[in-house]
Amino acid sequence: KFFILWCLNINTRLMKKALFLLLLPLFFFSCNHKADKEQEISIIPQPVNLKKISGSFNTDSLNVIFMGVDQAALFNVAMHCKTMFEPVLGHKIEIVKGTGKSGQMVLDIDPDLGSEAYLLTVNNNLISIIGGDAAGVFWGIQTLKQLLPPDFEKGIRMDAFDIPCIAIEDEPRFVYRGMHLDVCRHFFAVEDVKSYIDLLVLHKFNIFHWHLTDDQGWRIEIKKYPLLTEIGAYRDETVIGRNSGEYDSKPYGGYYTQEEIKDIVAYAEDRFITIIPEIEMPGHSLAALAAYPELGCTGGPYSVATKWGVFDDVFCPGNEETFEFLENVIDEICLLFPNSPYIHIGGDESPKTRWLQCEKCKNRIENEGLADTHELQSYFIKRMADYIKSKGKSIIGWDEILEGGLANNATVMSWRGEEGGIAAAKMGHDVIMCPNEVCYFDHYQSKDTENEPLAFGGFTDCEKIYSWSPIPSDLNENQASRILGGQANLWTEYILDLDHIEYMVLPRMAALSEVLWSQPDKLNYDIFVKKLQNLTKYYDARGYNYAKN
Ligand code: TNX
Repeated sequence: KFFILWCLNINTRLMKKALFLLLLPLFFFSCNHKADKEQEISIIPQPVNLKKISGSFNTDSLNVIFMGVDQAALFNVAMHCKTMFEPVLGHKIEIVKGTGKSGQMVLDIDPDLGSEAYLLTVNNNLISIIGGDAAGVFWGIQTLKQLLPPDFEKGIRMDAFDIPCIAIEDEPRFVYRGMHLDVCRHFFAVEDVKSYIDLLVLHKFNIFHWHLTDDQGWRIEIKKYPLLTEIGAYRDETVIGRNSGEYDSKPYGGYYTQEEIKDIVAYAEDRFITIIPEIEMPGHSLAALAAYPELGCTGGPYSVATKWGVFDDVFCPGNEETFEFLENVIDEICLLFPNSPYIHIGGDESPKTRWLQCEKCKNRIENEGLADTHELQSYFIKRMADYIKSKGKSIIGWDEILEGGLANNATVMSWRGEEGGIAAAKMGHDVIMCPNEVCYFDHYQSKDTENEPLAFGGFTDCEKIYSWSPIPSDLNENQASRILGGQANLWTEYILDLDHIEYMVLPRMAALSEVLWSQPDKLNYDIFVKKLQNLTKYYDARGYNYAKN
């Protein structure tokens, strides 16, 4: 105080200047210190409420995880926790029933919190995670991981460390937070798919949309139709680049056996991620037609596509056998994905060229009293939707399923912009938003495309994703409630391996995770970018190949 008064009494300009220079570093020191403190807690996606408390919890004493309730799903989560801590702390951790004890960790469930919600509290002597359900506890653990040193991610022995005391209340904004992966244009091994699922976990996505069939390959074993994989899973060669006209002369293919599918489904389920399988119809079906040519309008012969695009040969809806085939396929799919409430049946980019020429299709149009081939498309989708409904599930389709009238319980995935989604929501249908401008992660993320790996085109960077709102402004509250959430799609025409997958989705999925999980009033791009500096340390520790631009 005296010092300041003395300063104020100094008259000469020189003295004032000298004093200013003297005090400047002090000022900066205090600002930086404050910034450091704010940055200390960096969590993506941003929680609903986060309160830093003084002090820390030391992991030295952590050797028991208490479970507040005896529940198989919670035990699962406790096991995840045990297996993540044990190798790093270098001692055994027991899982026991109980409400917690000093120096330990407790996991519990309080259904009043709601699905996927959690409270995470770290104080000097206890880590507590209470979830609305086991999924909530699991997401709480993902948050906890971001409070641990990044090296923890390496899963190797570390000295005991401090976890900052904190109180977090959190729940997702949207129930549907999806990531899609096309395994048809290029095939990814079981371990790669599991690694992709790990990326979803880290960013609190809960849906994996698995695009399993397309023109360039049928990738799932169907016992009743072995040719689907014997023939349909392989192509003779692949076009180079963007349909350059030149081919690589290398046979390419692969598929997942039903055992492998079950293994991946269990892996995802264990991590509270639902897999929605996509079986494309009526278009993008050349691989299936190559195996069973009688299901196409011309009868073939067909071959598995070797280039990208949209093909005229699609399933023939004039032929009863087509529906018998697809229903049998769906029967096996339902058994393989028992927990998915949805089957995605594609519906996109299905040219009407063959149908217009096909006698059987013309008969179908006449006998069913349909106006044209657009209504024939809708007949196709509605018939499959009814069948899938009889199996206790409902369909999702790309926004083309609006064509000629929407099936009763269809959920629309809006990809050609937001218009399809807006129309569907106004008609009272559920909607998942993935407009290609924002949600197509096969697009470039830098304008310097020369120095980027070949991509589909476009330009979608984190900032664009971050400023996107999944709820279009022209929907009223009731219509807006139909938007279940959003999804990023990863089409793999130009993506050949896991390394490249990581590059295309990281860190864009971090930006999308905040859009889908966090409350809109908590979104701040500048803060997000700062937090990203921290998250990339975790990416580094896991050895991820992420985009640095
Ligand atoms: C459109 S999105 C497609 C895919 C392509 C993708 C390339 C959609 C329903 N169909 O078949 O791979 O564009 O970005």
